[in-house]
Amino acid sequence: MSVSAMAELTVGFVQTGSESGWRTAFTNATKAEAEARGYDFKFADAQGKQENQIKAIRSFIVQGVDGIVLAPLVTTGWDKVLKEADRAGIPVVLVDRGLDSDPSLYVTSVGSDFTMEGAMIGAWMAVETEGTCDIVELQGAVGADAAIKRQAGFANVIENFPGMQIIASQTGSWSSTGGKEVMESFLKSIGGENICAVWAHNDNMAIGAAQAIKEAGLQPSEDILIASVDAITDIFKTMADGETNVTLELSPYQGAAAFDALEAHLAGEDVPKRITVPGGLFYPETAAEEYARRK
Ligand code: GYE
Repeated sequence: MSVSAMAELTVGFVQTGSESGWRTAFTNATKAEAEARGYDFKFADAQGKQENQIKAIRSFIVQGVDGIVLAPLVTTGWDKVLKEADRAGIPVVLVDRGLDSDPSLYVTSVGSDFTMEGAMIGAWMAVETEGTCDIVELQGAVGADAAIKRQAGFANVIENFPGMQIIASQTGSWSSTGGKEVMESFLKSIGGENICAVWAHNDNMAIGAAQAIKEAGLQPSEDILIASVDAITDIFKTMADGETNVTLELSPYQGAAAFDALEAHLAGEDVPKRITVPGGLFYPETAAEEYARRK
């Protein structure tokens, strides 16, 4: 079916909330993509609560939308409402994060390879520290696909280096405030001199950790290395200021792939169950240029 024939498509987008800089960029890019396609686009901000996402899905079912795009906050608790959408004949496309339901209940899962993201940061850290580093980890939200898989990917790599271990790990709930508070507690309980590096599951928590390290009288990125994922605009300023070491890009432009999959499904075409979006590692050397380009 051509895109022009899709102009009358009514699509419901169930977003997690606005917990991070990346989330805001992803929301804005997805809304722009829907507008460019002429969709009747309905947006639901779940404000970080799964029950709000489930309510939004049920509301879109009642409204009889042509398709639902869902960024699931957590991986569990979806079977019942996905079966309701299935019975109503309304296709669901997962974007950004995945979930643990029967794949027959959704068209496809669009997103980055979170396990590889964790592994890439682990590899960077192993090279940077020559395989010897006591690491503290700032996890994303508990139960989130991205946090589960980034943690696993990172652990899979560093377990190959006897001199590398995670000495503390706690969720900072994706936010700068959360990252700062958890880092402050690590600095207090472990001592900054005993921490080699921070592995933050996203840039917002990395920025918070850098602030905590500075307030403790230490130089972030030098006394304590900091690595994270997302490549949000603000992390490039922090890197250019010499306060974090690397970030891994997570594309916010996943809406187009999700909408393409929905349109293909509605046109009766086969859609793969998994559509992976790429990412890349950024270093301080290009941070000022990247910041100027994005701000
Ligand atoms: O890294 C974080 C957001 O689901 C991969 O969610 C996404 C993560 C992203 O809150 O900033």
